[in-house]
Amino acid sequence: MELEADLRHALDRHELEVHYQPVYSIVENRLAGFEALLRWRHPVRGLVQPADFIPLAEETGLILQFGEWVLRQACREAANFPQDVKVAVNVSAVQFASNDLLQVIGSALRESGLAPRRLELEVTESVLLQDNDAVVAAFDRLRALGVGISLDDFGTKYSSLSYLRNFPLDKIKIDQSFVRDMVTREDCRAIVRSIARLATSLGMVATAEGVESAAQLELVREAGCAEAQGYFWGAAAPATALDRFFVRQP
Ligand code: G
Ligand code: G
Ligand code: MN
Ligand code: NA
Repeated sequence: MELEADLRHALDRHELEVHYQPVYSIVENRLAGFEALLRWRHPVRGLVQPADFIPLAEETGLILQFGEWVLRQACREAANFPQDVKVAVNVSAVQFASNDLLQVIGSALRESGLAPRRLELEVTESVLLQDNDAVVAAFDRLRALGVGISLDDFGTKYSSLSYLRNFPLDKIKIDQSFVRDMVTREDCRAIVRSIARLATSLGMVATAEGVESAAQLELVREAGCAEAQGYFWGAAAPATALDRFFVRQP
């Protein structure tokens, strides 16, 4: 397939980019960090979104090289952010299943000089569906370094509560599909409130995704989310275009 052939050359042709979406503490009203989101600048197709190439990268195994590159790039760029600003990197199940993820993270941190407590990893439940003991051991070692672990897209798919019992997690990210309809639907408000309360009682942070309006911000704050991200503050942008987030308060 043509797309696959192109994807194989994306790294050596320097077509991959990391964009950063701001994440705010809505308790302290300040920038908390950025989520690193991979983009593919295809010479003909233009900027390709992750939904259109990450699945293919996972099937072909290319995600191992891409994921390593994203980790190194995000740590390197985040080392230039202000000291209290974190970076969250999405890590796929394929990467967790590989043997050298911990070494890759260790060397990305060392090379960049980024403090481990400024790095967070976002995992989806597909990571948690793998060999339990190995994943718990990897999470434990990462958390011992100070690296945070977030559970992404919570509330979609199976979202078993046993994940919250069995895995050491720092943060739950509430899927944007719930946040989107909070203004009009009491059931979505109740779901977000319940997930936020659950997270908080387990000592985890609840982050609301997809906040686009002041009304939604007010509702996720009322619901008990400590952090939020979304177009209300901004879409993901290259590291060179983030200055406005460092000076402006929400
Ligand atoms: O930026 P966008 O909202 O289109 O990203 C969609 C999804 O793609 C993210 O929520 C995330 O799950 C996935 N994604 C983005 N960047 C990366 C990456 O570097 N690695 C992995 N594994 N997934 C990513
Ligand atoms: O899979 P993950 O949740 O990490 O990626 C988030 C996706 O949602 C990205 O593709 C990003 O571009 C998109 N996104 C981020 N903020 C908003 C928002 O406020 N509204 C909508 N509709 N999409 C958003
Ligand atoms: Mn994510
Ligand atoms: Na998500």
